[in-house]
Amino acid sequence: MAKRDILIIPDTRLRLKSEPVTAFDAELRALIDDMFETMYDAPGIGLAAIQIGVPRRLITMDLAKKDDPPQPEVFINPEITWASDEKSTYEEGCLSIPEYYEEVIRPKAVKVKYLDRDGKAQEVEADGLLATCLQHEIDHINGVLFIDHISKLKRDRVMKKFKKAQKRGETTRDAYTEDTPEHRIG
Ligand code: GNR
Ligand code: NI
Repeated sequence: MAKRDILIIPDTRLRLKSEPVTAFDAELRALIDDMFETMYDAPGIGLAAIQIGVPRRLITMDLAKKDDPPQPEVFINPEITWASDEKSTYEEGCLSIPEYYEEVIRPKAVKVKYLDRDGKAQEVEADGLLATCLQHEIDHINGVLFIDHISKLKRDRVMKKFKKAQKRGETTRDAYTEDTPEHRIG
């Protein structure tokens, strides 16, 4: 097991469309282990493989509340098969856009079909945090970020901040995890 570096914007790899997983082998299991280690360490509630630079349609997630037992979930080649007309608003964040949070409007409920870690077909009907998180992660594997769902003014402001940080050499999430107020976006 190994913790991997989490890519941050404006890394262009975050804009790639990831390719389907085809082999359910030891290499996939090792990648899943690394994703959980990286996600729990961050900490985050979800992670798409492209966030560690692997362009595969693979998501890890754990929505268990703090102090409850862990609930690690894996979604492979996920597809949204239905989305409600009803919307909901949730304040989202992203490990690839450290310390920035904004409200995003998305369908309130979705059905998602996917393969589990054994390659077995599954389908889940989700609402609440699971629906939000599944849509956020499925966006990642299509090269879409939550800031694509907010106003252009806000998105441009965030991108500018992170482009400047990149010029200073801050190219991984680790540069942001120390408490450095000058990185904060006001
Ligand atoms: O840890 C995360 N929290 C979160 C909060 C609200 C909506 C979505 C998320 S996902 C995020 C981890 C992440 O960036 N996954 O891609
Ligand atoms: Ni994210």
